[in-house]
Amino acid sequence: MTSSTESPPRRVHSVCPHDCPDTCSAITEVDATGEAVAFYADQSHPLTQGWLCAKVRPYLEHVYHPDRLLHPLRRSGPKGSDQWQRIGWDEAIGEIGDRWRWIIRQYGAAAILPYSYSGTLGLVQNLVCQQRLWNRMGASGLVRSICGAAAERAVNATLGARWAPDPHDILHSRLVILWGHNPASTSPHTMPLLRQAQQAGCYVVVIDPHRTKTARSANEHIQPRPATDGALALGLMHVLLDEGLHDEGWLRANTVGWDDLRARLASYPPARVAEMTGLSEATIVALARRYGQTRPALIKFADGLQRHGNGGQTSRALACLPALVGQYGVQGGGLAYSTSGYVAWDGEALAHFSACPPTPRSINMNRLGAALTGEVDDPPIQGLYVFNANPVASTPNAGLIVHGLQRDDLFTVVHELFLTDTARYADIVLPATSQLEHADLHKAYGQTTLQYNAPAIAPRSESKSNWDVMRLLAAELGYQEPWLQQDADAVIAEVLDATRTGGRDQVRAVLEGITLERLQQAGSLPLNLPTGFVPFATETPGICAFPTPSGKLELRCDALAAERIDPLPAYEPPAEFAREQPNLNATAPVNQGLILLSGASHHFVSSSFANAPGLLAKEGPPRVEINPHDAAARGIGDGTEVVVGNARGACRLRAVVTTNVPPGVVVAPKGHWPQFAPDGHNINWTTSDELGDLAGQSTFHSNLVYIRSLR
Ligand SMILES: Nc1nc2c(c(=O)[nH]1)N[C@H]1C(S)=C(S)[C@@H](COP(=O)(O)OP(=O)(O)OC[C@H]3O[C@@H](n4cnc5c(=O)[nH]c(N)nc54)[C@H](O)[C@@H]3O)O[C@H]1N2
Ligand SMILES: Nc1nc2c(c(=O)[nH]1)N[C@H]1C(S)=C(S)[C@@H](COP(=O)(O)OP(=O)(O)OC[C@H]3O[C@@H](n4cnc5c(=O)[nH]c(N)nc54)[C@H](O)[C@@H]3O)O[C@H]1N2
Ligand code: SF4
Ligand SMILES: [Mo]
Repeated sequence: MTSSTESPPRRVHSVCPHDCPDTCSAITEVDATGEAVAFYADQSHPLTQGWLCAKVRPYLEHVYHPDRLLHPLRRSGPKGSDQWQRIGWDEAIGEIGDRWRWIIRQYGAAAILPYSYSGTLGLVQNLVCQQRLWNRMGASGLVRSICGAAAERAVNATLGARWAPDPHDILHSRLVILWGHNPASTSPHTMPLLRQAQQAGCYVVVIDPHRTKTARSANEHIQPRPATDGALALGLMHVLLDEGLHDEGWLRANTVGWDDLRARLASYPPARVAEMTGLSEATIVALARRYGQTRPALIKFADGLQRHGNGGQTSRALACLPALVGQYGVQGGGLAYSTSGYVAWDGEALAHFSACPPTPRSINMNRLGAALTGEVDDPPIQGLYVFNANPVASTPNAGLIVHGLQRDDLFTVVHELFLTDTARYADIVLPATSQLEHADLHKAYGQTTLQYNAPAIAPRSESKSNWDVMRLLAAELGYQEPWLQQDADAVIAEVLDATRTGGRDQVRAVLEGITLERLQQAGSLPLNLPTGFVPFATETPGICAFPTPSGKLELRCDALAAERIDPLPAYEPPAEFAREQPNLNATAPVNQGLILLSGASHHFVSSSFANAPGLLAKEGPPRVEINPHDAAARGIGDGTEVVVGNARGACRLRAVVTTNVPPGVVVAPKGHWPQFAPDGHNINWTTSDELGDLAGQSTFHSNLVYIRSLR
């Protein structure tokens, strides 16, 4: 018999919880002392394909990072001064309860705002924790529209559901258009499939003003001016119609509003679209012909493209485009945006709305700074509870957020793994568990498996999961409901069972036979989609079924019209670019604003991992990429320290002079921690908190900046 210390490590199924469409499947090995000793990809998962990305491969360094928060802390100096006193959990929960009871008495529960987003995407530690406690309390709601709200709404309005082909369907595509999407960084498991398709003759086009890693590997890279993609899509439709490359029969059979859209297309001839987008007429016509003549053709986009003032209408145009050529219902064709609609969790089981008071009001998360500094009153926000989020690093107009967080009358609690820039402004900091320390269930937004994450190790020191803290807070506030006290597995079983037995036929079918017990056993289970399943296809060739109000694809969407939104896809420049002309070409004056795009950095997920020494070293110092022409005009050389700013704020970055960005456009990836920068700022000191044209969308990329050399 071997002694316990020599026994082989225990293997536990883990799931990558981070905001990434791939939702990788992993194995954690735990030794006899209870320490995680290895973390690697699950070989059996169809999309993970036996490898994890550069960010998550060193996950154990994240879990055992020396800076992990291990005890509750109370502020002992002025806000933001980084002076703390260690306290116990009882004291922390008691103090939060006392302060909240006082706020509720004085102002009502609406004065308390939970703020959270995507630190983890789990059902329990994210979705349920966004809802139950706060609904019971009657706290303010949060409009969670920082990421892809406009595209989600646009795709739902057009197609009726966020259904997308399985990533492996790319192997059937003859043409793939990656539109404002950078999977080499943001959905890495797409890349081997794309390579394989390319080797079999598939032609890959990337449409992105920035020459990204993904663009460099494409067959063709098209660089429109930022935020003109809606015009480009309508221009492509114009050419398809003009040259008879559209599928009139399919449009008549499967859509509403074709006559209206056709009339609109008259305003988007290639000559005009060329002027709007900065592309040549020949490029536009050639792309339209290629799209009209190649089957199957897939358009794939994610959320980066729509973080503009006009992102909603851009997404509408993209969702309509495959209809022009009858590409929905075709394997390897159509639109790949998100698979998240295959499972729509039972709302009542998730949130227990019916047992709760109505939500008194909802505050848009992109306006956090404004909301804390006067935009929201009656009652003003007096209590802020942040979890799964780092708004000072990741939310627009961050300077204003810091201003708000410094209010003496604001009581801020931050539940975190690390002392982030946001946590630094807290009154109470609570230590959170990592994914290896708690249970959760994960559906993906870029593939079609459901996965159980088993707790692999005990919570480190005194850290607690989001849900466990909510249970303590509920008990402190005297809420007796059993749905505020179940453990995580019971929550999963409740929501899963309610979703499988209730809801729409489609959802019932995809979850048939999938129970918590089976998930715990298997780790990962595919949704029950029939072999060869293609979204929206029916038994009859050329006929698709869309779960919209009309049952058809809605080129004209009357539900949008009812909200006074243009029911047809349209192009308008974002407000920021309409107020002030961007610096669009090489001869524009230097004081005219450059358009700053701040998409994903390769080695972080938003600001997560941007405190990992290894990843930070690979990513390099915070940078801004600038075209040689714009750099020369400003006396900026490669490596020059520069200030990037506008009326909202500024930050210091290092210039990288490169033709990867066209004149007039600069790129500074998101995610760096302000506290590591010499000026204590990051790029979100410059980004706009103005809302986009649909669903309260963030508009990070509709951002005009000046750039000055610091030397
Ligand atoms: N490595 C890494 N992976 C991530 C993340 C990360 O931070 N790092 N973040 C995760 C999250 S939260 C999300 S939402 C997804 C986002 O996934 P993606 O949408 O793929 O990523 P982004 O970098 O935000 O945006 C994609 C591209 O849009 C381009 N773009 C910006 N404006 C325009 C425009 O007007 N027109 C066109 N055609 N292109 C434009 C940018 O140059 C950028 O290259 O990625 C997820 N995965
Ligand atoms: N400039 C610019 N900014 C952007 C974007 C952009 O394109 N440009 N993109 C935006 C997008 S798409 C998104 S989705 C947002 C993301 O914004 P956020 O959701 O704020 O994401 P992060 O900045 O990664 O912060 C997540 C935090 O959650 C913590 N965390 C992780 N797991 C847990 C847990 O189990 N419990 C608790 N309590 N905390 C946990 C992590 O330590 C981390 O600090 O960023 C946005 N910011
Ligand atoms: S971040 Fe994405 S690619 Fe990396 S391990 Fe997680 S799910 Fe996989
Ligand atoms: Mo996101």
